[in-house]
Amino acid sequence: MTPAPCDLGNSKDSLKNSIINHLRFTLGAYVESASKNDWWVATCLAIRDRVMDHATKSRTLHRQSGVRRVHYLSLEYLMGRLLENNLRNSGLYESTKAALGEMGKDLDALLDCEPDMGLGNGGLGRLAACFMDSLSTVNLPAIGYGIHYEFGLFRQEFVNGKQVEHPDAWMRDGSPWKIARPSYRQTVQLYGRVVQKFDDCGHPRSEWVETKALLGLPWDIPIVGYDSHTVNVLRLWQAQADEDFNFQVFNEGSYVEALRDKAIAETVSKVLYPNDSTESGKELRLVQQYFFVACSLADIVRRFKVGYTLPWSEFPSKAAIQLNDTHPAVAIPELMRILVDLEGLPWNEAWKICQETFAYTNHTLLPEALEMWSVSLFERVLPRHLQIIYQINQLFLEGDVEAKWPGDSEKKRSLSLIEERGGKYVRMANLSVLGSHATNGVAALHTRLLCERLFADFYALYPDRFLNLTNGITFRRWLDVCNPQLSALITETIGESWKKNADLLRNLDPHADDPAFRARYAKIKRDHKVVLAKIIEDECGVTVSPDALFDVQIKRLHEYKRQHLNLLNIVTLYREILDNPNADFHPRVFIFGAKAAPGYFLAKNIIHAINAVAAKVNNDPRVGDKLKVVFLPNYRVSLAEKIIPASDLSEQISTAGKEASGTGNMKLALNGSLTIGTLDGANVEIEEEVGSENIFIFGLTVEEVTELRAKGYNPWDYYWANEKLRNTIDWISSDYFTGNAEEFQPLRRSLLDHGDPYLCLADYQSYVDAQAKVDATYKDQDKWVKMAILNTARVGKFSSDRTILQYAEKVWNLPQVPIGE
Ligand code: 26Q
Repeated sequence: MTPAPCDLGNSKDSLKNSIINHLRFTLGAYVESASKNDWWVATCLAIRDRVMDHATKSRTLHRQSGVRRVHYLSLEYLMGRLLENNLRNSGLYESTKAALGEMGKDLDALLDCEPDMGLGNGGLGRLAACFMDSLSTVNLPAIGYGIHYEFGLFRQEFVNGKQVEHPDAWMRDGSPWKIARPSYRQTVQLYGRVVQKFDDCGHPRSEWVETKALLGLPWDIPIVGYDSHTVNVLRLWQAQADEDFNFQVFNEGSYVEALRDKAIAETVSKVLYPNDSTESGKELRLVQQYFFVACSLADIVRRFKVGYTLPWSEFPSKAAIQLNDTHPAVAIPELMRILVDLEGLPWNEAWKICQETFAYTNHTLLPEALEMWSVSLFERVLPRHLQIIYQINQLFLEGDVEAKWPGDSEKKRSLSLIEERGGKYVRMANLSVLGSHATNGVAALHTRLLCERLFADFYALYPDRFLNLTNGITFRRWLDVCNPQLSALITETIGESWKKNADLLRNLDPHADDPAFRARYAKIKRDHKVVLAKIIEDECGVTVSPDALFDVQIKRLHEYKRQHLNLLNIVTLYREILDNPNADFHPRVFIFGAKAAPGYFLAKNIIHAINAVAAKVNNDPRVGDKLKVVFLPNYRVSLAEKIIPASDLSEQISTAGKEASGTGNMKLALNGSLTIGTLDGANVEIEEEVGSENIFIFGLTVEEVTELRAKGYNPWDYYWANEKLRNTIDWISSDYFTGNAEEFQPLRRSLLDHGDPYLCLADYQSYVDAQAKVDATYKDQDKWVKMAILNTARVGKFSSDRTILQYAEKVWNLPQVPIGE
């Protein structure tokens, strides 16, 4: 007899039943005495039940129809919280709220129980999360692969204004969203050596022997799209010891010693590296990369083999693999190893399959952030992969490079997969371009610079491989979830189709001239500022007025992002207020959120300097309400969701040519925060969309930066020529702010003695002038609100749905596969 199907309906009563059942039978709790956390878990599980049904259907349909799938390989997924997003995307928010309400529970209070899933550093990890949302929303068959880190990005605290890091145990109590898939466990080899063997036909075959084994256990997290039945999964690998770990020792009775090996194996997925530029040559990082790549490729190959009995040449027609930066680039030699060593394919056939399968996204132009591995380390951990890389390199240099530039050793040096100067290194970026059919930049300017500078020789050789795919963000999380009030106003005004077709936001354009609409838009902004003011009070103990201009810089702390340029302006203003107390200056709150890599000394010095200036300014009675400076600790996705809707001004002030794209710039503009920014990354395209009258652009352009450096940049010239600037720098580096004049010497030295590598002094006056223009504009509230509305209306281009559909069309050649009810 088939059992009666359980009630997975979407009505309030069905949801109520599910939640109660999970409380009682999954959690063993009494409805009367269950904790808030129990209610949160039971609610997640009730939603998960409904989602899983669609996940299974999606998987079955994708398998049966035999369509090509994309496999997104990323070391990072910065997912944030999942419950509210899943509720809003699946249309269950209202009914769940009502169901809980009838049981005396407030859904919005429960949402705060959820720890952030912070498995990423910043932009690149959050982009992966936005892409997963869009892939499900636009019905593309996709799987995200990554690492199941036990500890995500560290929790940040300030002690005496200095950053202190704590582990982020997001998983300590488990997570209701993830499901273990032990039947898809994989085994991975590492270390060992390579021997030449011959097969039955006398053909040489390399064998990788005497290796150490590691197991990978997959955890699946369902990804719910908006108004779509496609539920793709994010599959994260957890490292485990091989089952018969160190059996010998075990048998001799050294039970505890044997368990040490188990602990070592498990360190592989223990913690996310907290750098967003290269951590130089750490073995564990390479092991992490290979571990998750080998598990993922084995999983993809398993699916190819069970699904069909196709020749290997058909592999690319079933599987596209996207490399999120070079971090998973070891997938290229790994697929070669599988095809050549394990499956016995001829080299050239295998290489063609590789190139057709892989595509690579570059996220940086910073030379120090380009991944390189020392050949000796690589050889020890992955000896066979190094041989394969050497062979790829030799065929390439003697083939295509020699054909195009005969006898040109300079070209060979620049294109080689191996850097030979100052020790031998594997260049992962060159490997990625060569082993794939497409390399894309993440904004128009960034792509141009990739072609003209970083990959100029590759571009000359293979111009058709390069393309631009400007980043995007999911408008569901970054408007519908984080700003439901504005989302509702928009829907009331232009209908709700904008949630799937962001270009329709342009229909808001004429409403900028409607005073009634403006008043409602402005009220929503002010209400968010009241909420943020409360958070600032609780977190920083600083009282701020919601009528002040909220000026926001939220992003990783990096010299190239120039939080210290922002600080120079703040200190300049502080002085002006003291010198000229009656000046007509609109009150302003400078709000920062940023984590510094734990080993990045100067970034930490900048955090300390901002906190020290904040402490002085906020407590100076001469300043009063005119100026407040707050650094919110532990910046993360869930905090961004509270800051962004409350922001008036968005700081996007990187040195031109340094920020590949930026995505925070898009989130803030969407929520009606005007940009003050340089012509860098996607700011250029934001200006094109919103119009130059609705953005504050300042500073040197990429071309001017190049010119200035060519003629020789000397920050002292600017220091001596500009008295305000000189006073500002001298004041920061005096004992005024901390009582110790030594404290901010590192910052001062970087700006002056070390040549100001990011040109803060060169852009200082232009920035200060642009800030004065912001102040003047804000005083005309009608004008400001109009500009804000036009930002919301005109940034539809930056929906990640558009980005993902472009990838599907131009890179992956994927069909959209709608899933029925
Ligand atoms: C590499 C090697 C070893 C350890 C860490 C790393 C590492 C980790 C993370 C290197 C880089 C990252 C992250 C980079 C990143 O977030 N880049 C940002 O990507 C965004 C999405 O494309 C862009 O919008 C930003 O401009 C870019 O800075």
